[in-house]
Amino acid sequence: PFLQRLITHDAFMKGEIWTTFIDDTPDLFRLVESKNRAQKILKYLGDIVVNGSSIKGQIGEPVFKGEILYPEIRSLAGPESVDVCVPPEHGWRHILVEKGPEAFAKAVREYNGVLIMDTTWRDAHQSLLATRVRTIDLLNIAPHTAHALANAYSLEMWGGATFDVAMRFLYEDPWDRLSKLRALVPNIPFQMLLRGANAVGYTSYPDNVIYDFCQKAKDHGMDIFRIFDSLNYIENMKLGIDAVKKAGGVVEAAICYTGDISNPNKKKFDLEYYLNLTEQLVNLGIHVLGIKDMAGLLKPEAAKLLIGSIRKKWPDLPIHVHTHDTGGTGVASMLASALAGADVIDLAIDSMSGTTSQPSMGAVVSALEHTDLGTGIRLEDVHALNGYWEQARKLYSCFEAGVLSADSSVYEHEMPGGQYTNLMFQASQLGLGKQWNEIKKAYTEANKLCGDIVKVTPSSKVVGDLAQFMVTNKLKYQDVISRAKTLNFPTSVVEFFQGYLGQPYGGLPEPLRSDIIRDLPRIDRRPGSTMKPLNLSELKAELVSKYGRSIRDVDVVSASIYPKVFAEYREILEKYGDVSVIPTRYFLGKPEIGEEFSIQLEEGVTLIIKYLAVGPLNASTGKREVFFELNGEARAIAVTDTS
Ligand code: 3PY
Ligand code: ZN
Repeated sequence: PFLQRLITHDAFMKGEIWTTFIDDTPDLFRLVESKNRAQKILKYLGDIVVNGSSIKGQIGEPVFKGEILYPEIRSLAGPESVDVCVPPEHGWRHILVEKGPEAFAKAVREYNGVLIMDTTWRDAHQSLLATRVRTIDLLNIAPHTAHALANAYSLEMWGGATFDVAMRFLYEDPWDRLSKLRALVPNIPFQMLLRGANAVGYTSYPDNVIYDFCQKAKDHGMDIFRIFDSLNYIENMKLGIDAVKKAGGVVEAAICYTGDISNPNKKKFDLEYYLNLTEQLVNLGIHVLGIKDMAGLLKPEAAKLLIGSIRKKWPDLPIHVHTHDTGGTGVASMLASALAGADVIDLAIDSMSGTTSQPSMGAVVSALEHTDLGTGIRLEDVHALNGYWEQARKLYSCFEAGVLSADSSVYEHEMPGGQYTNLMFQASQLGLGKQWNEIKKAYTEANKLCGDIVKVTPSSKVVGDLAQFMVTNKLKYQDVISRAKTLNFPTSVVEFFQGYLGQPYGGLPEPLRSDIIRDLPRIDRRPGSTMKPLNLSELKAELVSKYGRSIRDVDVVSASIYPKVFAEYREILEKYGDVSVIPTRYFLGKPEIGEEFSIQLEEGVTLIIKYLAVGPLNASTGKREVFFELNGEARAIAVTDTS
């Protein structure tokens, strides 16, 4: 019937050219387009049925196969539920949008209680589930979150690894995630993590790429940028700070916390070091100071000392504290930070909290309820969201790294939360599972070899790569020193010693540096300062000629930061279309025979799909037929069996 409608259509009969035809008959064009999209999605589902999921790092299928139940959020005024489809009127973003970053920062500082940032949409799943939470599962809970967390300082939802993983492993567009969530949550500021001169990547980029990235992020709905450098190298941070300022975002410059200022035996990174860094950042005109404790090393006593000292010296400076709960002191440290004068603390919804993630929101909200430091968040609302995340986490059970408990050895090895889960998972994949303790020990030694550095992406990768290299090659600390001239070190390690990440505090250790880099160039300044600007219009023209006119400016940004990942993502898009609309249960695992489910392509366009059967292997083609029913019509998809 569709073809019949097409060929009998006026425009078609008149033989008008196809482009005018599309413009003049949008309904018909949409129909063609959704047919195409449906066909591609069936291809994806067929592949899953025959060959299983191709998502890297996935073990098994989701254990949760039921229907997700959504929470009801009670109105602030009375016992009835709110209509979550209508976004709430109140929220901190209104102050930001109406009055700008300075006034926003001032209001945050003047707020009587302590505010929270919810990390569930970024760091929590980066630290627990290999960053695999998909846009659809965030969109599904976004309207409820807008109401439940209306008094939050921010929702962290982008940056760190989410940008890369979205394209590389989830086959979805990070910019779509940002703008779709923005539309559903107009009232709470969105926050992202910006790796200074490394943006959302692992290496230094030309300055113009950083400026362009920040501007586009702001334009698409990002509000607060937590800017850090993986070595606390101020020269790298200056660039990010300037780029965010020019874009009109809130500049939250973060110092990365390492060592232990409450331990007199850990001398390198002492209180003076952090106060000195703070002073340099304050002099750059930042809006908010971030304290980024990426490994969870900031014990309560250290938090009291550090935040108390900064608060005393800079009474007007808003302070935002981030931690991980790896060792188990997270809740205590966040309470100590609040008491010492922090304005904002980072927490994750209970079922996405603890261990390598952030401390539990419910625990902290409850502990501060009825005190002068209330969060303005109702415990019942945290519980409502938690009900959703308990189910959602089970959808992603196939990405759990198996971190079952706290591990206070983190105070020795100092691995960041996300890396801890990642290395633990990798260790078991490489058959090094039994040697996990060895990896942790080697990590401690590798850090010393690097000169005892701040460890966070990408510097943490250097230490992790060196540690794995040491375990695989059975090298001890002394072996690395004595054999450095001849060992074939991982590239990340060589580049770090060349100075490609920037200059670590205290310098690069000699003679190890010279032994490792031999006659390779030494970079003793900000790495980006010598890089040629990337010609973005040339890049755009290249992308348009390759992929057509659908290329947007944000695609140019993605390609400028991740050229290879972007190209691979476009290939997948070509093959399967936009798979971000497939519910996670069917994106990661095959349906039961006879199971019916729906996929909403867009507002008002829904596919009802039933999986019927899979046919035998055709020995001559190597294919199997997979049978579906699509909106009541039978469809067969031929899939090459790769097993
Ligand atoms: C990242 O850069 O990905 C981090 O989360 C650092 O903590
Ligand atoms: Zn973190």
